[in-house]
Amino acid sequence: MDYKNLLVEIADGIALVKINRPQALNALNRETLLDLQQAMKEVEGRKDVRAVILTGEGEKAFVAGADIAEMKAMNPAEALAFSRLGHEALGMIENLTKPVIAAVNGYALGGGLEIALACDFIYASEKAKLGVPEVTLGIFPGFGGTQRLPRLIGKGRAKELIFTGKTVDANEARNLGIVNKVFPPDKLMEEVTKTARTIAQNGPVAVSMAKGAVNAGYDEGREEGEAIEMTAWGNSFATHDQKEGMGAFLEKRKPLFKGE
Ligand code: DAK
Repeated sequence: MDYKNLLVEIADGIALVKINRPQALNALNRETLLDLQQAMKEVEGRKDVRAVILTGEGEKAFVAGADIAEMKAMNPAEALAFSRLGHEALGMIENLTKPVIAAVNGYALGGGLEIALACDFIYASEKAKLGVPEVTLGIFPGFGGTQRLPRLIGKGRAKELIFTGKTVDANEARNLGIVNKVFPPDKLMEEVTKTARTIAQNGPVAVSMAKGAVNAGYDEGREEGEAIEMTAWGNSFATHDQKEGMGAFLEKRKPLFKGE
């Protein structure tokens, strides 16, 4: 499929989705958010995709935020439509039935950090700078940042970042719990791909069920999460992959998961 502002490559069970507006440090405009929605639909429908990597094209930026040039002239109705578009696109990433890893290769600011937070976890380059500087522009994080960031790192630390608009480097972001791992810039994609491959070798239905259960408990509370975990766990015994995984263990061979 052709995209205006995305590069999508699918190989060996992994979809690499690159935001491709390096001239604007990959800032998110309407077109890019629409592309992202389309890409999430595409990878959702592809049975051969077992993990997704989201990153930014170029040396400098993952995503330097929502597109300030496009936003500046918006009226409230347009801003609301833009907000809806952003929430929908990020919701599709968060709720994709396949895991999505953010490879933060440079600036992840404002909507750029928010999109990374919608991914399942974040690896970053030592060069990355992360933050939510929206208040410096007279707005505040509007693509779920006021919700996802405090859930991830705690209310006080999230408020400090949001209220100051301060940017942190990759190591500080790791210490805060925003980023799982930090790598030299030239090793980032290799390491992210390694992790994506490990995930892609596991039972896809099980990984997907686990993602759903973690998300449900995180967002809706423990009782709801446990109910979803129990139901999904029971249902996993209706899959080929459960029989295959356990059979392969007992037969001392590698499992051949089919994702069904
Ligand atoms: N939007 C549009 N263009 C951007 C951009 C952005 N966010 N960030 C950078 N660019 C463009 C620059 O304008 C410049 O374009 P030209 O002048 O070459 O045409 C080009 O990218 C290169 O940038 P710089 O020349 O500034 O590069 P530097 O290395 O000097 O600086 C920087 C890099 C990342 C420190 C700087 O570019 C910067 O501060 N960028 C803005 C970062 C920022 O404030 N990001 C937060 C944006 S606000 C909403 C929900 C959410 C949001 C909005 C609405 N709704 C609910 C409706 C989210 C808002 C945000 O994300």
